[in-house]
Amino acid sequence: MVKPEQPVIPEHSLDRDCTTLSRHVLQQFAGFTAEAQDISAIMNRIALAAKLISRRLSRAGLMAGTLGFTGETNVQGESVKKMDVYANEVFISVFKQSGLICRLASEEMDKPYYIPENCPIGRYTLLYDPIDGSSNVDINLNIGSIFSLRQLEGDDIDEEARDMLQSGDKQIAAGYILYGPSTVLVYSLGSGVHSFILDPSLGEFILAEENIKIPAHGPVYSVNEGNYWQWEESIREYIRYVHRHEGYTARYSGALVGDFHRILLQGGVFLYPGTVKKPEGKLRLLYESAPLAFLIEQAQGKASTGTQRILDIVPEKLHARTPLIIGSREDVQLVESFIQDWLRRKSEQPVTA
Ligand code: AHM
Ligand code: MG
Repeated sequence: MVKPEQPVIPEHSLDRDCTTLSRHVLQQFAGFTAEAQDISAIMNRIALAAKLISRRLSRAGLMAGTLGFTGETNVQGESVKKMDVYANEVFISVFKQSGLICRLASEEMDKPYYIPENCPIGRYTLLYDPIDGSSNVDINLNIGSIFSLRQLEGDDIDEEARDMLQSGDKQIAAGYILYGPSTVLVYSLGSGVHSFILDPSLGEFILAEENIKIPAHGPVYSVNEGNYWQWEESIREYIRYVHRHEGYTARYSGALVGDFHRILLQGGVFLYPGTVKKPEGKLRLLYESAPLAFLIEQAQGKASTGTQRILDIVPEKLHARTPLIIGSREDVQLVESFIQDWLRRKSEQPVTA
């Protein structure tokens, strides 16, 4: 049989392959199962939230009621910004009528938000930090949103949210959105880490890099050195080590998502250790540390408190905090070795009466 003549497709008609986020999510499932459809729809809603937040941020300095504080204090004891409130509500509104989620828990809310009974209720829980790096909002620097998806366990919704207090290994998806010069979405469903860039003219997140792998070692150490005298001696010893050795450079933006993104792509280590007064540090396990730990392990990196794998921690409360050391495997291990060495020396010291 003579084949019909094929139309000539000009080369380079597209800048790139143009894999959209929704196509990419579906490609990760074996078939068009109910789970594949749910997760794809959830990722589409997260992308919608990201576009709404990104659009507002791009005009924030021009719109009334966008920058600055609300005057309220959140459950973390931190002053709330208007963008925190807006972004928190965006996530709720994109999921409220979706039938995909049963509840949302956020850094900004004292208790989880349960989808009302008159709305369709799904079988997943979304945990999120709506605006990470809030101190950067008013000065037009990079900020982010972080999300983590878990499956509801059991039939009943536990009002105390005890069933959410499980280890990070229970996450079925995690990711973040970085609002920088472009808006970037990075996610994992447990099979690799993938990044997408928002093309504002299309309104679509387009695949930028698939199966990102973090270098085993990198030059960057990212930490707020203003806390130097608040830390335990082990962290001070590590910092003195990098000061004395060639090949290290410091980078710290005040927004975890941005600092993490640099390290994911170029290698290095981000640290937010505990202090003598606050040994649990600042960052929240469920909304910040666990989702990023899920991503870094998928990228062959490491995330630790210094003595424990982040994804093994079972929190005692929703807003639990944890020290975070995250990044390239060798760099995280180096920090851990300083902590473990110091703990050993401390345990060997004679107890004084
Ligand atoms: P936030 O989510 O309330 O903005 O707090 C988390 C942020 C991180 O993005 C960042 O790494 C850290 O807090 C900065 O804290 P500090 O100003 O103490 O260095
Ligand atoms: Mg945060």
